[in-house]
Amino acid sequence: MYDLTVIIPTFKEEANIRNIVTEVNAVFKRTGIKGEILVVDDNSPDATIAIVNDLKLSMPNVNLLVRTADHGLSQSVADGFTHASSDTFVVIDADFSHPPELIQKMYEEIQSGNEVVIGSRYMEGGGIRKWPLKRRVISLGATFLGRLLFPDITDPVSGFFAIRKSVVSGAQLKPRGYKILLEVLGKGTWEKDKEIPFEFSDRETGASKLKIKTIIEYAQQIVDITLYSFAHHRSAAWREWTKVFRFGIVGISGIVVNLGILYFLVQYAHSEDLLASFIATELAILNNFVWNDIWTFSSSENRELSSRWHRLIAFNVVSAGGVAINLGIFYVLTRWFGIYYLLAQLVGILIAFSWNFLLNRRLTWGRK
Ligand SMILES: Nc1nc2c(ncn2[C@@H]2O[C@H](COP(=O)(O)OP(=O)(O)OP(=O)(O)O)[C@@H](O)[C@H]2O)c(=O)[nH]1
Ligand SMILES: [Mg+2]
Repeated sequence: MYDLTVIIPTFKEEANIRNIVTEVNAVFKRTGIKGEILVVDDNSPDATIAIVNDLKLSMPNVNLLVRTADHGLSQSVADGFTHASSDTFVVIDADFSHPPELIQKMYEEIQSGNEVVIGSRYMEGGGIRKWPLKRRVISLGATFLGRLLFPDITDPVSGFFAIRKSVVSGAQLKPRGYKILLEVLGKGTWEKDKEIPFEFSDRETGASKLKIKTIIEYAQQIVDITLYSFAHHRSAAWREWTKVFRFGIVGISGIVVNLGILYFLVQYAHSEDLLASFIATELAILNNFVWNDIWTFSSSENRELSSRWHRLIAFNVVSAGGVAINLGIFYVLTRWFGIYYLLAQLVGILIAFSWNFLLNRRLTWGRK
């Protein structure tokens, strides 16, 4: 009976809750969206619950879920998913960090076929106001880790997002900490996503509650999602691993091409060995490019946006960097640390592989 459920997790929000509910309802009224507001409160000791109960008297689309079994933002949002009475959910903070006007745009993006819509602070047009340096650095670190799993998403830990119910209805979420979106992306079922930029503005008062424990929990969550993806091949994180494996197989084919051509040039064409090595390497890079372009990254959205020549040049530049990294590591490990040369080369290969994959994933075949 509702088109949309706006989930507002709250803990001690007596100063904001009346305004945010009123503003969200104003958005519904202006846009004609038949929306529900679901406040999920962790049994706040202040007046939050009383205020919501008061609002309910004049706003029949407002519902309140008071949780007592445990305490936590992610758990509250997940409970909101199961108690919502529509098939589309928007999650928004109570403290006006997220602009309620964007709810309409998020809803429209869901209507037009996206399963996940994310309000992004880190894409062009987005931003963060009034954050101290320490918090920015920590947030960037968290975002970087999250982007290892979801390289096309600029803000995989945003607290402002919309999803279809189908994304999470079969997912075994293990919500904890603050990063519910990462859990949804990692364990939910979805293919099409969209990000829209917004400017995050911090609450006027109050200090950051970030503790060391939060960082450890976050690292555990990344590991947990990674392990989950190995067992659940429909998850988005598994899609990413598939690319890593394919990239690796292509890389091995490149070694075969490289050695084969080198052998041919030295044995039969009597080339000088350095020149032969250079030609063999370049042809191997070409080989790798073709297979990665038509196989590893066949579903890349960037394919429609950039020409094949652009991708080839980007791939070549990144690969040259990879070769340099490999040589540099080999030199440092053997000459400075006296490490056995085969082991040094193996370390170099692994690091160069990571470099090649991550940069090409982002620059050559990433979303524009
Ligand atoms: N249900 C529930 N809601 C919470 C909990 N912690 C925070 N919230 C709500 O989640 C939203 C975001 O929390 P904030 O405390 O603003 O978190 P933040 O933006 O990272 O930190 P601030 O700098 O304090 O704004 C707000 O609407 C809070 O009321 C919790 O443990 N349970
Ligand atoms: Mg906040």
